Amino acid sequence: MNAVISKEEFKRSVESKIQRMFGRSLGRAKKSHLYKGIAMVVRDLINERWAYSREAFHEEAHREAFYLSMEFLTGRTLGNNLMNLGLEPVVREVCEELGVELDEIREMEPDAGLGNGGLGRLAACFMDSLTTLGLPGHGCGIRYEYGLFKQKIIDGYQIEMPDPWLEDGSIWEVAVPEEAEIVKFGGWVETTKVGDRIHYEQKGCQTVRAVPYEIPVVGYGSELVNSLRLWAARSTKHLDMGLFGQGRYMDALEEKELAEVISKVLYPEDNHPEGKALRLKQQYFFTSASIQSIVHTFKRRGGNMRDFAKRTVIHINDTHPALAIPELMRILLDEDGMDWDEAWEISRNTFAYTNHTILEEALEKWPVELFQSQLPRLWDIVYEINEQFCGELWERYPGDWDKIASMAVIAENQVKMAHLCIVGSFSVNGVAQLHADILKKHVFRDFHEFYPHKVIGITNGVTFRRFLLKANPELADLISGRIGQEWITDSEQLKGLESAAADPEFNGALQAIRRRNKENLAQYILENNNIVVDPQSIFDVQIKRLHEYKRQLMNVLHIMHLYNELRDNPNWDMHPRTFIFAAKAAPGYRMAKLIIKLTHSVGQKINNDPRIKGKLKVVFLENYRVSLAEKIIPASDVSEQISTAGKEASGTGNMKFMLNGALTIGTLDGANVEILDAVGPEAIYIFGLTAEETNAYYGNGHYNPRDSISDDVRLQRVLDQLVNDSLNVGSTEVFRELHHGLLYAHGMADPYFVLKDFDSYAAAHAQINHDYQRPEIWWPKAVRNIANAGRFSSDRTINEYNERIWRLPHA
Ligand code: 26Q
Repeated sequence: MNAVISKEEFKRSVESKIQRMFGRSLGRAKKSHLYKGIAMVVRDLINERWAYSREAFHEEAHREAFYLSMEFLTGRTLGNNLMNLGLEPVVREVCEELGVELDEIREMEPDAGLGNGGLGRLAACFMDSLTTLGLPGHGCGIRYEYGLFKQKIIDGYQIEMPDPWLEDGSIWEVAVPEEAEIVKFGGWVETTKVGDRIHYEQKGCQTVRAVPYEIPVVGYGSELVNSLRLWAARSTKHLDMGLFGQGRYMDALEEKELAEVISKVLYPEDNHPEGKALRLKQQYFFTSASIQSIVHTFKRRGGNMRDFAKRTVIHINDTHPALAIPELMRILLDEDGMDWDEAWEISRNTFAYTNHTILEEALEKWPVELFQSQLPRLWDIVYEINEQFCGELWERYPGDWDKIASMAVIAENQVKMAHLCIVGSFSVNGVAQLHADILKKHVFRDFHEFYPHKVIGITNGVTFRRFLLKANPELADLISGRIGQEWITDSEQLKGLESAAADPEFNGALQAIRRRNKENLAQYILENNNIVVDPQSIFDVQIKRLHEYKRQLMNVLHIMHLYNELRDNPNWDMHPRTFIFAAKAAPGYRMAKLIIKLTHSVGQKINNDPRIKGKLKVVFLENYRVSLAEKIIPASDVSEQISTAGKEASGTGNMKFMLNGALTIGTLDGANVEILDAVGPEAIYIFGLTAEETNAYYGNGHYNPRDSISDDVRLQRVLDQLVNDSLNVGSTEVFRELHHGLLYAHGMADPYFVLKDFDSYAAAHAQINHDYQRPEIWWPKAVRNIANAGRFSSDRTINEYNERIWRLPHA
């Protein structure tokens, strides 16, 4: 349902809000006051519905889902809430009367950057879809004081700056200190016998207070308001006045700081776990607080713990919240006094786990010593889980020690979190069909044999509200003008656009909208990078985390090759191209940072060379984040989805681009396979090795990258240019490591097949060049992409989770 409020009433509310909160009249309000005033009025409207939703949850005591995730990459909220509540037109007019643009007001809001990339953004899309579909599902995570670092580029190098996104306060959150929970770390377990029961108590531990902050989640046109509950770490002790009185101020502060550091900052590694004690503490901190609060609420509503799994499903977003499993066991055993088998039965029927990665090095493992010392009681429980599981394995595979060791939860002095999740959940899913196949055939092969129906595939999706309706309103209008508005919540309706592919008028309208979006992005590029780009050129875009497997390097090497061609042959009828990149590299990831530097050096060289007559431009937009993606995607012609086949679990950016009518150049990896299936081979540019082929090479060690260049002078030339200072960086050594990694690296050179796939990548690009120059070929393909994007809506994904895993009632 839309909120009904007149322009006059809304304006009056904003005026009085600004007066009461900031002691200012509208005339004296700065833009930031206007943002806050408007956001607060919107929040008040949401709060009314939130109260109703809570009542309903409380009274009906139906089944609910909890989505546990270390990351929620929400981005900005005001614009999204206005759209979902149907308030945008009213507020736009109010802004006009106040002499500002709504867009300027929206830009005042900092992004909530509480995530690294795909996994975190998926959690945010899921919250949107759950609520829009009227399903009772809540998010549980960490209220990081600092989100993902802000990226500055200085002399082509990435510099990380803190992201104090809460500095000016957040309008959307409400602290609920009344519902704080206590989380215990370290110490030891004391067992005492009470009657015929053993009583466990964690002694000598550090206690931390977890304070929840709740953010309302508003769906598109729905009554329901779900909650995102983010936990902040607080000290359980007040300042030690004894120390303070002795003048030892720093010592007095230290205890407090030590507790609060837990929710201080998001770890910036994506797909690369580091075994840091603080990371383990973060994981236990938020999972323990979440499980305790879920149980407490359940009991407060009169629930019997024996019915817990019937009324609760807890979803684990990758292994990061895996400690939720032994934590629930701890509560059932130690606090509710259940016996092991009963507790295990309930626990196993409560949890479901999603795997997001195939990269072997990204599977989380914790050293036994760290686990034991930080989480002594959970260690006991995980140890017992492992004992029982190994017992089951022994019955099934008597004597097969290798198999049992490779499947154990504890082995090689490590706790294997993925194994814990598989054993402790009733459902395990991959995030695209290819990904699920790889899990079943390779990564979790033995588990798939042992639990034949547990591993399933549910393909990711994205919210069409944020990434089309809001990010590209003109295109949304064009679509609605043709097929009506149902597509916004019934994504398969987009199929109705199929006929528009053959309609020159529709094609022309799409082209004109793209053109305006490109002009806007060109303006942004001019303001931020001081580079002039031609909106007539092909905007060819790769925006995502920087990772070797995602192969930004291959893209850059190909650009160097195009540049060589243009210089050799200035009359080549290449359609002008603008290559756009945006990517953050993990701060400690040297190769990734070097690739950012290379992109800049190549850009410097190409953008300033008059000989190529502006036909080629390279732009790196700094500080990639959700709000920047919303600006770039609607202006994109070509979507680069070029990961080494078998490495990208799904990808979700690929879906956002196709939804906006960009054509994909991509490998047969992740969800690209399903995009190909949806649009047909004519409307996508597929190239490169298949996952089976890359796998075979990894297995037999027969790949030699030097073979790939021996008969390819183009590649030889590009590789030479990396180390002969053609890029004018003043040294032949700056990019030596990249060169070495591609050709000579010990272990395996070019492990991501950049050189092997180069030729077919270049051929696919040549085809794009050909097709783009023929609008009657290009734009029908673009329309076909939009028309077939329906299955990549996160609404479809959530419906599938609900049918196959959660089984929640609709509100
Ligand atoms: C773990 C431990 C310690 C530090 C960091 C981490 C960590 C953090 C983030 C490990 C992994 C991640 C993120 C993984 C991720 O984003 N995976 C992506 O998930 C998307 C949604 O399913 C997929 O579309 C992508 O293919 C996948 O790479």
